[in-house]
Amino acid sequence: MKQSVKTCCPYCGVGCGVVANIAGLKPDAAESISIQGDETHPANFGKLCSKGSDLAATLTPQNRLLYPLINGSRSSWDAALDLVSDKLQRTIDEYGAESVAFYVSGQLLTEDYYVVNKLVKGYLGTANIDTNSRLCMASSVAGHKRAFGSDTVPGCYDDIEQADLVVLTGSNLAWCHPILFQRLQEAKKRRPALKVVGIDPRITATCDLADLHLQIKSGSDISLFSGLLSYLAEHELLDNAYIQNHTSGFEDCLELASKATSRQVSADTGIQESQLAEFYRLFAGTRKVVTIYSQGVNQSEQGTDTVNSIINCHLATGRIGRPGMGPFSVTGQPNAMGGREVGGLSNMLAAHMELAEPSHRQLVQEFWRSPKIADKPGLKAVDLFQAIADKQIRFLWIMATNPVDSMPRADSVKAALSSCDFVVVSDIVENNDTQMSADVRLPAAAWSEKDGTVTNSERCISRQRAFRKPLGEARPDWWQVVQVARRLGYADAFDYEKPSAIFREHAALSAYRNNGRRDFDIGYYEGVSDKEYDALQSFYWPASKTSEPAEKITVAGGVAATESVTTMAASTAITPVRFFSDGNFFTGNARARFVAVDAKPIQRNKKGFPLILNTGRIRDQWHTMTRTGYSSRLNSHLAEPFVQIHPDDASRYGIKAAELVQVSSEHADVVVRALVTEKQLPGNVFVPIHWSEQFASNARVDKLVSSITDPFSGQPASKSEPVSLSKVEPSVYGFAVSRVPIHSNHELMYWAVAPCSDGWRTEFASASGLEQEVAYWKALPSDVYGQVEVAEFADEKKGMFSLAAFSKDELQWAVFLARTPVSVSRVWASQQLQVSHSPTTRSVLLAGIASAERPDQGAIVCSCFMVGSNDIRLAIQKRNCLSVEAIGEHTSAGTNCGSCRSEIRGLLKQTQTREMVCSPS
Ligand SMILES: Nc1nc2c(c(=O)[nH]1)N[C@H]1C(S)=C(S)[C@@H](COP(=O)(O)OP(=O)(O)OC[C@H]3O[C@@H](n4cnc5c(=O)[nH]c(N)nc54)[C@H](O)[C@@H]3O)O[C@H]1N2
Ligand SMILES: Nc1nc2c(c(=O)[nH]1)N[C@H]1C(S)=C(S)[C@@H](COP(=O)(O)OP(=O)(O)OC[C@H]3O[C@@H](n4cnc5c(=O)[nH]c(N)nc54)[C@H](O)[C@@H]3O)O[C@H]1N2
Ligand code: SF4
Ligand SMILES: [Mo]
Repeated sequence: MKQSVKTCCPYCGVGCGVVANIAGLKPDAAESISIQGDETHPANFGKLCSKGSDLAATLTPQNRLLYPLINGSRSSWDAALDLVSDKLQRTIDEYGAESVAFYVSGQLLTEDYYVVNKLVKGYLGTANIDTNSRLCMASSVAGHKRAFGSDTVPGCYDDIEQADLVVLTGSNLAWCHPILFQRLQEAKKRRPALKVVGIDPRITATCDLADLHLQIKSGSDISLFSGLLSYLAEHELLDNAYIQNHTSGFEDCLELASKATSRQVSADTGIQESQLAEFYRLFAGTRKVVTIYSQGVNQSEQGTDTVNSIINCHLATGRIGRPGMGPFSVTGQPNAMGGREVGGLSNMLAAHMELAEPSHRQLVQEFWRSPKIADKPGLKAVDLFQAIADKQIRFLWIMATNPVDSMPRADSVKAALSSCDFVVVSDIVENNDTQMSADVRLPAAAWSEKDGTVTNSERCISRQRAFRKPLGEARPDWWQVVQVARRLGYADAFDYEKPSAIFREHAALSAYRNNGRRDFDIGYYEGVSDKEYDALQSFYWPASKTSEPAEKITVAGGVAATESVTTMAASTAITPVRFFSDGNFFTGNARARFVAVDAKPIQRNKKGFPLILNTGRIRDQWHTMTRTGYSSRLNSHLAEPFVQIHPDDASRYGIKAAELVQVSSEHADVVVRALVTEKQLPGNVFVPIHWSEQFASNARVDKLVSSITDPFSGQPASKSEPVSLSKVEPSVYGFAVSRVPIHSNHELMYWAVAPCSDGWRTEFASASGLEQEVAYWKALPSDVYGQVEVAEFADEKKGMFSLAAFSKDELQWAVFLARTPVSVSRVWASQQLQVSHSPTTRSVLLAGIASAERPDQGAIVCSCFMVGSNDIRLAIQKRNCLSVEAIGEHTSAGTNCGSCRSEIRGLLKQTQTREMVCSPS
């Protein structure tokens, strides 16, 4: 029996459709499930990136939280929920409603998000509920509202393909929105006239597609876009009719922007005037322009102004709301948009209404028939955690986010949580850095087990469908909230039995007394039956009650793709909808607002911390690695935390490639591997956000980041912390592969661990001498590491000492030690756990040299087909493969998810790339 269930990917905001194929007799077992892209989904048309393709690997019970825990001990659901409601009520009784808070996430489903927001704002009567979207999209929300009067994303993915110029600023689309990047890449291939401009202080995989890359100084985007606006005005390239008929505030805006002369912009951004002119000419001379932006824009103390400086240029040229044009904030989390729709931010109300607006408060309260409604905006994330530290907040419920890793001043957040009277954490995993501070831990149903809807970056709402039973006693987040609400005495208002009932209410509220006054309206769906909800086809909002029936959809969209179902969507449009095509906005006078912004670049000088720390993402990890960190495939690309340093800075600090570096800010320090690269601007370093205490000894980068926020959005400036570097000088560097993790009982200066097939790979460094280190390994207890025969080898010339432990012909562990960074191929060494060992291969293994029979693939580039950099070089040099396609044909690299294609192109460009210790790139 084979069943196919349509759902969507739980990672990024592209929102790809996924088909889960369930085969075999044990439908709930991970082995029975395979994942493929949904060819009928309008976001991805069947494609998935490396993370989406690997979803089946996340279905294991490994690290799952299976039962409720009270103070670390297993409890029943009833006991845990009784305790949570009791503490919540008592805290409110004793200290008032403002003493409780909720911190939730753009990774909740809309239905989860709706009920928690309703409980807090409508029944507890406080707005102290904020979300990790504060760290993510808050500046875009604030920028949209200032310009459009509403938090509206005007365009859709089609626009990106239809544009003649795509400007990407502060976005590493190739790694963070891979399928959207591929759509852009293919559009450019079909139509080479489509130009791409990348604006980023780093050279990223995204820049690979760019015709022009502006490697601007961090924090200088406003100057760049103000310069563009004044260039457009100077060269009389404005759309005066549009400005006149559909906007307000242009004069003031231009006056301020005029300060950004070409010379000034060049000084601010570090970009030569000729290159600036090239960008400005391109923008000015191309009608169909889409400007995509993400965290390089949002996560700044000028985030909101930067958003508006971009929107200003689009308004001034009337390039909005029409095919192939518009500003486009691409969202990060799978349901960042759904969270905004239900009003998850502490200053918002449900259905895109404003908490500060009395008529909206009245409307929502009336609709909810709630006893009270919060009457002032609640605390924003950074202030909320400060209020916990200050004991103003005494009860906190965290859902689907890991603030001890992801909030600025992460160590202070950790301390605040441990000092808080009562902390509840709902999560799917047993072990993350936030769980450690919880009094009560509630096991949440994970992707594959939960039902609901999510909205992607282009306002497309899709069903996430359960296709197996929750593991252990895990329960969906909405259910947890509903159970607590009922215990507090709100049974009538929280009588939902299924997510479908919540969805109906959410849809009805969006339409309630709307009449086109509010952008968010999905009233068409307020009457869906449970069956229709189960079969719901993806659709775009707005979808009001009076939506015209449009195109017939012939694809089956139901729970089982094999079964033909009549869906709601069979009578609504699946074609994306664009806002503002009539030039009307939600501002009251219907005019869009220009926002006058000051072009002064950010200066974050701190004595003793001369470098700027930029932080962000890598291709194959998702945030704090609670899921992707356990996949050997996703760890084959970059298996260790690192800092990218320009060669000039590296030599200034005496740091050589692959050495260990301490990166320090005024708050804390981390220790990571040096990746010396010209892709970095001098004076700037980059550290990824992903590594938690489960995977590395000291790499939680948000410990370093200050809690400086944007004044309008409250979003932290996560990409511009002043830091300094110092070289870490261990006595011994080591690399180990082992069947069980080896770092936990060992006194080490540094470790970073990653799963590989059949075991673990560990990078480490120790302060003790080589002899002690060798002695430690020889004395490893056999009860933990197996009855083994240990072989050893000293390579005087290389200065390397290796030991390997075998039981019969099976390798249990191998460790390579040296006084300088160990230069053994990581991939090759990890593969030694999978093969059997004769006396000859044992000595080859100890020598750390690949042989003809067991060659070294080099660092993995294509994680789908596990193709290494050496395989690709071989294909180029020996097989004369001179294009990405030819390499793909020969090695399969890049032919599945395509996320690695830009790296393959990089290898092609420089076949002689130096192999780094941790990876290419
Ligand atoms: N693989 C992967 N994909 C993801 C995620 C993930 O964890 N892993 N997370 C998802 C989420 S929640 C989000 S929000 C998105 C984020 O997606 P992105 O915003 O694309 O990702 P980041 O790596 O945070 O930052 C983007 C770029 O901003 C650049 N930047 C830094 N400072 C500046 C500046 O001053 N000006 C300009 N113009 N650029 C600057 C950085 O160098 C970086 O390359 O990714 C989503 N997709
Ligand atoms: N320095 C710096 N800091 C950053 C950023 C940056 O670029 N630089 N980016 C910021 C951004 S944009 C974001 S979005 C945040 C992300 O930061 P976080 O939200 O803290 O990161 P995640 O690892 O995604 O945390 C999600 C948690 O939810 C759990 N989970 C998964 N599914 C479910 C579920 O269905 N229910 C429940 N209850 N739990 C679930 C996961 O196991 C995990 O513990 O980080 C922010 N922090
Ligand atoms: S691009 Fe990748 S991570 Fe994002 S939704 Fe699609 S498959 Fe998932
Ligand atoms: Mo995000």
